[in-house]
Amino acid sequence: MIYFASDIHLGSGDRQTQRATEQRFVKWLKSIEPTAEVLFLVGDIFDFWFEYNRVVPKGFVRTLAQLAHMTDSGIRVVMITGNHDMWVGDYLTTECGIELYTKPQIFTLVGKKILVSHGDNTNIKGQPLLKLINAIFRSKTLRVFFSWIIHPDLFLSFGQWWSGSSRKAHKMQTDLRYLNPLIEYAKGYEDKSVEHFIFGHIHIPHQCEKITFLGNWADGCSWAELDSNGSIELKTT
Ligand SMILES: [Mn+2]
Repeated sequence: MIYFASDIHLGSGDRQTQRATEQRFVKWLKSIEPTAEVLFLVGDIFDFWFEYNRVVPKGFVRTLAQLAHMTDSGIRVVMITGNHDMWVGDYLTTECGIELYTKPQIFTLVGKKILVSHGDNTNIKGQPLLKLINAIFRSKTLRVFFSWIIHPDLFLSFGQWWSGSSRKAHKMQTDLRYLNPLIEYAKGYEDKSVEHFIFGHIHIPHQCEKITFLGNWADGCSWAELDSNGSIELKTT
């Protein structure tokens, strides 16, 4: 079985909420372990992640240990970064064995061509300002530059504050109209051989025709399963 989950936002909320979310996520990871061949983490797994050359954010040890345990036992874990955790370095790969991508990727899974993308940053064509901001945010050079001049505690407190306010601005969307830009993006996608699209980002679990939106982990669990027949099922608890 191939599993997909996104938008866990580990580290968001007060300490109690943070711990409860992580417990729920790790419990789920353990529950899929016996059947998982591949696990896709489709972005915003961490509410804020900024990695220095030799320093990573505190916390998340249960999650990281469980993911390392899974890759050690031969499960392929793939992470596509989201808008909250795009500043990853090599730590998750070297320490936890995670295969990391910072851009949407097309995978052929059980003979099916599937585009997996967090879902941010898809409609920037013809929007120079957004394109520029995006380039700055995703620049590896700038990340390394900032990591040399800004103390980790300062950067992390700023980042956690920024993540909190950005998430609040987008929180608790239930209106399905928020899905439309990504539905349009999928419809207009140039490579017509793509058979299915999997997105996170919108925080609304939903499935329509060729698209699966993974939802979020604010209260319960939300994920998708791709079985050996190529059918994709969305599950929430
Ligand atoms: Mn998110």
